[in-house]
Amino acid sequence: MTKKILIEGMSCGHCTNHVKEALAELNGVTSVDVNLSAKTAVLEALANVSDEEIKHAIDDAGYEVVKIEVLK
Ligand SMILES: [Cu+2]
Repeated sequence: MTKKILIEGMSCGHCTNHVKEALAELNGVTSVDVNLSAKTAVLEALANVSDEEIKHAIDDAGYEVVKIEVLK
């Protein structure tokens, strides 16, 4: 499963690391790629990670999910 997440609130490399760590902790996640200028994170996981889990993790890290798109 691959999901692309549009995130509001990231302003530097510290923020992208913070988001990356928060998403990497979710169950089954195998890779997370965060792009600061595009304001996106691409998350790959073995099993489905729900949109709610993703929103919760990013919310807890202090950022805001604008949109979640399923890539495959
Ligand atoms: Cu920052």
